[in-house]
Amino acid sequence: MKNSDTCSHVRGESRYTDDYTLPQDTLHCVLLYSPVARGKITRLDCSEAEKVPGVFRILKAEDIPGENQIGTIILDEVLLAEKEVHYVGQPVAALYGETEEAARTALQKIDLQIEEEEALVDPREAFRRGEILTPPRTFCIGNVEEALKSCAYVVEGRAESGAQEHFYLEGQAAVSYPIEGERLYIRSSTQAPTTVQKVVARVCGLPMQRVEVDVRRLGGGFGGKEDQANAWACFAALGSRLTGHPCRCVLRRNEDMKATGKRHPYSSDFTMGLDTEGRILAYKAFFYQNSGAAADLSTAILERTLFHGTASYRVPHVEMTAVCCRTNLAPFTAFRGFGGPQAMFVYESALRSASAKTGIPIEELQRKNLIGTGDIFPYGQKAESARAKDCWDRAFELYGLQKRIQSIKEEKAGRYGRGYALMPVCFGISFTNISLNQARALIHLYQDGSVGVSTGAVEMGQGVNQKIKDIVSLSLGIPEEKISLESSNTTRVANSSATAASSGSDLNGMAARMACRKLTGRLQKFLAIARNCDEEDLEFSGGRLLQSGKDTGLYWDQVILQAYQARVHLSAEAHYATPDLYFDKEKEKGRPFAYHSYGTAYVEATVDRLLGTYRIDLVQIVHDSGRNINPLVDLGQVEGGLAQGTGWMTMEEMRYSQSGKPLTASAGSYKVPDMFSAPGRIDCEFLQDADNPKAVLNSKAVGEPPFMYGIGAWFALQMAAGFETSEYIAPLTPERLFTYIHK
Ligand code: MTE
Ligand code: LUZ
Ligand code: MOS
Repeated sequence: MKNSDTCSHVRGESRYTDDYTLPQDTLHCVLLYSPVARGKITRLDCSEAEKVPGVFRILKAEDIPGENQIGTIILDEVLLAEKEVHYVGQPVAALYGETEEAARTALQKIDLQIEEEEALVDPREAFRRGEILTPPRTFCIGNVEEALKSCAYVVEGRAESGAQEHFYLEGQAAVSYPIEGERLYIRSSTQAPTTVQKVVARVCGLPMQRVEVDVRRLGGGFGGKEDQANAWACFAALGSRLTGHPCRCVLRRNEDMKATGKRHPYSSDFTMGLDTEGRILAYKAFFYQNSGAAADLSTAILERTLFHGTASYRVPHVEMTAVCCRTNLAPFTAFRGFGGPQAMFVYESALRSASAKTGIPIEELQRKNLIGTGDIFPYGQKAESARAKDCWDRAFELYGLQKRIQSIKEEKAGRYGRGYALMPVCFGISFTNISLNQARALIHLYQDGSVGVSTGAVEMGQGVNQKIKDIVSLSLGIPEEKISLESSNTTRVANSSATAASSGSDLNGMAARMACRKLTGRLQKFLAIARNCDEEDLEFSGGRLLQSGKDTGLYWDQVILQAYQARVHLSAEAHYATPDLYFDKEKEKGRPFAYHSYGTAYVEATVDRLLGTYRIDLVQIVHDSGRNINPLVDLGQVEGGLAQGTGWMTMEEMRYSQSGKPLTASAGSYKVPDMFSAPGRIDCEFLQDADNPKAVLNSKAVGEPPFMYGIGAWFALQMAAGFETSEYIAPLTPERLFTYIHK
């Protein structure tokens, strides 16, 4: 039940990428980053730097043996700048030193001159100038213009949400070792070992089979290492490839915050139309995504913004357009929710404007319009066993919300005001890029009965290894002590998808279960012959063999040894691909998700109406995680997601200057949630009797959905502060709240 990783974390025994003793001849890589957001390189002179003792090699774009290209969806991102720079923090040269100190000393001696040009930081301005990555996409259902004409109420407004730093505790890191036969072994802090393998192979000019990537665990990824671990692994790999030495590339916190992408800022316009009873008839939105200087995962993220444009609600007439706008900021990237949270914030904002205009209490408006089974999402998928209302109603009943809401409404605000918000979540599970919805597992039963499990899943604190261990333990009928999860390694499990889209345990867990079935099938067959009985009568439970439900006195270990001696095949590999997914990009319709995860959070807050400071007092959640594989792990995901989402909405503010300089790229200037800002109390119940036949052991993915509960914090604070607006700007920092109050 307990996450076994937790024990090794607490004892300080967990090892991360940079925690291994390095060979003496290891080189240390540091990068020269562009200090300006946009310009032409007029001079890059390394002659003085090369003279620094201990500097081994300095790498420029033209020295790259393969392609100078690290783009994944769109090939638009160079590893090292060639003639131009496009954002502050863009790598311009890589320095390899015998010590990190030597390399850093040399860094100061490089003569880099850039003719600075005007930088773009605002996505709307970028759009006006035609700086877009791909043509805008539009999701449509019904006829929005016609419907708006017939609406009793129409509200319009704007919503903006900011960048968010991942703040994984372990920064970006990679270590590369040259091995015999022009091969590389790379330890990388990546969510996507195969992507690192592919991109390293491309820049090194090697076939993928010569690049082995190994990942034991990450100290957090949160999407920040889905595509953005690639560059640092490339720098380490290139060092090894060109010098024959092991090579380490590990970013400092301030470098990491400056040079790596964050959650995409969005600026959006909305129009919502309702009838006299508060039924939402029409919704129109335009999303300007600030994509940064290169595509990275932006187009996929934009797609998920459209998929979640109507949040947890039913709307018959919809027209939503979204566009990726190219600016001169570090390429923005995946972050828990992947464009979904940005869209949901816009929709919830529109609902607040609608409540103010119609006078219908917000929670009535929300409840009335929640999506139900049989309703159609704007992308054509039908909601099957929708549990939005189940979670909502259960939360009201369980936590006595009607009463709490009533008492807050009756309170008279003095200096302190109180407010509440309900935040329903409906999140589609599956990679929207359908080909990524596949996974493999490789299981070995060793002669002593111990079990080694390899999958493509990457452990990043979310407990996927524990969940897979739980699945294997249940499937083989043996105690979990016998099972160990191996590192994620491209030579054992190839072509893995990133551990992302909350589907790590869905996909890899299912593959592991299928591999277990193969193994138990072979054992049953072997034992049935030996014991002269039916295969179906035999099963393992608690590590003992049962026949027709009765203990045979035989232990798993004994059986495995006998099976080995009888030459039974004790290794199994299995492949799982999520069935029934399709999407037509011409029509923008299909069935992109295997299912949806649901939930409702109730958030209460207190605001000091003089100072603008505040507290989140209470959060009460009912969350649908299907039949939990591991309730403790899932609870950790709900609490962690909530905290991270609340941080995004309230205190984490990434600022940039007009010329594109990040102003808060340090732990001292960027505020992340801590124990003191955490809600005074968090309750969470998992929805009962909520089996999900679409995922392994009737579970549901839980990694990202709870992040969006944090959106409730914005609106609880709005109510507590007592202001109305048609411009919803996040994060709602105390400073911003102060200006809203005293406007
Ligand atoms: N939880 C922890 N502790 N650390 C993380 O890096 N990443 C989140 C979520 N929960 C993350 C986390 C994100 S963005 C995703 S997509 C999922 O975990 C990925 O893991 P899963 O697919 O196994 O749920
Ligand atoms: N990554 C991805 C994701 O490549 N595709 C997705 O649909 C997705 N969704 C959520 C998080 N990461
Ligand atoms: Mo999560 S944003 O899918 O890594």
